[in-house]
Amino acid sequence: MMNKESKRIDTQVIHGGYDSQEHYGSLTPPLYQSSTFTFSTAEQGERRFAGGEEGYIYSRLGNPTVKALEERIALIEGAEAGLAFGSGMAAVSAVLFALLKSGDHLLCSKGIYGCTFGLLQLMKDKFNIEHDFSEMNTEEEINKRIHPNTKLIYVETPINPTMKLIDLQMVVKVAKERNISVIVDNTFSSPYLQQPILLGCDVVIHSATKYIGGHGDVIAGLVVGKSDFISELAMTTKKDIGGIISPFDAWLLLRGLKTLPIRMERHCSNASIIAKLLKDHPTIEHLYFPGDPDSPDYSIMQKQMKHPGGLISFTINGTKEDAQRIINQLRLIKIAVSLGDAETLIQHPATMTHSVVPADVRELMGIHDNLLRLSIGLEAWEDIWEDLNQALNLIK
Ligand code: LCS
Repeated sequence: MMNKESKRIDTQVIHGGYDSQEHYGSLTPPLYQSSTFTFSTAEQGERRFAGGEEGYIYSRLGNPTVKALEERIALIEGAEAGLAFGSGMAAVSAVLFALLKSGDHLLCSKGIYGCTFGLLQLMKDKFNIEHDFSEMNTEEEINKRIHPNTKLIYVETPINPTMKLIDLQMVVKVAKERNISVIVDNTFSSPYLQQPILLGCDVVIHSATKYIGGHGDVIAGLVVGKSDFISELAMTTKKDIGGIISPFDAWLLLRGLKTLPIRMERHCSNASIIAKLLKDHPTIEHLYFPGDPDSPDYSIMQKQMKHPGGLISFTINGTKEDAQRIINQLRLIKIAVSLGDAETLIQHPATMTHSVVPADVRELMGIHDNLLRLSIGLEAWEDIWEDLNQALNLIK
């Protein structure tokens, strides 16, 4: 079947996981906005529940619109199977609860999204699941932090919001020697820039709220990995904890995905131009952008990413209050968390996305009070720069 063939990603985002001939020729996947599915007989219901017959039962267990999205994301990431959730955090928590039990340990990149940090704390406090943070700069450093009960390595790359990169092939090499799973939160890259499964990672998670949706109108999460693991996830934490996506949100993501490659090209080209301009601006203290040739992560970026991405962080020569004055001065650029939307967004991680991380840990992670994070949108770069420049000039 056409949509199962291994087409290029630009084609898979449009056709993958969907055959219009199976749906009355409907060009776009139909929205099955139904909570439940009827059985023709009691015996058919029994067979479906027993797994002896394929078919839908109830939308928490599966839904045809959601299924099309799950098949599409698996094809795009080069994975065997995919599963959709009601938020990125529902996806992260479902994966961690499926793979870890009380007494286990996980090793995490030194820097993660604030709510993932909160979840690790919750798992430690309530379920005795320990974690440590690692720079993951060298094999030796990772090896040093692995315990006999370490079950998985959890990595964000680029890291939210410091934009630090982790060399995924290096992490995979260490993990495989110890029989440890590698989980990657690929949200900042999107599957268009980086495909961790193809580099040997076991599970990939997305906050689909960001680049995959791309239009600021959906909260959702996606997971891909091996078929056995995805089936287990579907029948355990997804079914029984229940953080499912609605069919309509899945439908919006199928629509958003079609333009992912062309949106990413524009996000990335805009970001590269803005990053260069920021670097030379006297208000900027330090630029955090993997596309900067002076970045220590530049070679990792070249090795594992198609482009450096659409996010830029920077510290200013000034205080937290100066950072707040700058963003209050912006007109076109919106003050908002989230990222990957058409609109350019700016936020102050220390008081917003990472405010739940204690101040001393924030400092260790490099989330300083004078750090700002920009999600570069799809507007004309000249207009983005004009707005940014006038605000930065406030405290020159
Ligand atoms: N993983 C990463 C890397 C994230 O940045 C986020 C959300 C999540 C997971 C959770 O996804 P959600 O449940 O929100 O779909 N990051 C946000 C951010 O940086 N600003 O607002 C949300």
